[in-house]
Amino acid sequence: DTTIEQATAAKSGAAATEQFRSRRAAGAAGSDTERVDTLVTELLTAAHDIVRRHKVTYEEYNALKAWLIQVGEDGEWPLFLDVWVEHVVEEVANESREGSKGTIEGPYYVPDSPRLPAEATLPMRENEAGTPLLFQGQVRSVDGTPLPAAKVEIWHADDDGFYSQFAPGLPEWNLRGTVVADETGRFWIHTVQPAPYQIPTDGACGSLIAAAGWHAWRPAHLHLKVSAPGHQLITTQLYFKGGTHVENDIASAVKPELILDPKPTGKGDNHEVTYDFVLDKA
Ligand code: MBD
Ligand code: FE
Repeated sequence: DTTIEQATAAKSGAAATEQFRSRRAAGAAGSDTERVDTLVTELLTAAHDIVRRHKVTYEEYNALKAWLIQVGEDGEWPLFLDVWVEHVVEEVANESREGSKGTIEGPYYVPDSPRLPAEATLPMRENEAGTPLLFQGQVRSVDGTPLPAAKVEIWHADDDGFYSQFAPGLPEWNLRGTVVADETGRFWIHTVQPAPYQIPTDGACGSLIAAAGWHAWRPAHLHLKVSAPGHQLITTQLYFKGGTHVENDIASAVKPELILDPKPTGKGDNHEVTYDFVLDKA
């Protein structure tokens, strides 16, 4: 007698909200009155302009109010913001980087994943579904120097599009790890290719997507945080050439430099791909 717990928007939302709260350094922003005044006034002015330009009705205003309340109840503020706003914050934050491209972090990062050696298999279930993938590469500085013992944190969805710790029934660290590169900055990560990710359709973000006639999909992706002493950490994602929704990511987080093209190794269904990371100096 087995009860399979279903993934729901409210459960993954609650987990993402809790993860965000537990990691956020309190009071970092919000103490500069002038800055808050400028930003919030401009945001409200933009909203007022939209109301006037489109003659927004009370019915629409109340639908917005109800929806905003629901986003909070579903714990979907991290999801909403990371899908529709974070890409511009990332663009601004990293505009002067010379090394590898970054992109958004999204709502499903968990720090302190299991530490693994330079060649490692990510924690996964026996017979984890999906095309086996060897993801290998080297971490270097912008001047070309290899970065020994660089840290490659990786996390990604499984072959059903689910993230451990945000969907029920998965081992705690499934498809998450912190790989420590060798003395030449090289790493070899054995994993499986993730599936495209569908934003939960049963929560507030799902209702917005349905109401606006959008699709709910992100292309399959690997999430990474790569770091080394004396260098800036990069948060990025890598996608798969020709994959569904690479051209129309709901989160607008795909960049041409971030697309992998894994090749068959000739051994069964195994694929492999090489991607090097270049870190800016701190
Ligand atoms: C994801 O997996 C993700 O990476 C982002 C940015 C938003 C929602 C789900
Ligand atoms: Fe993701």
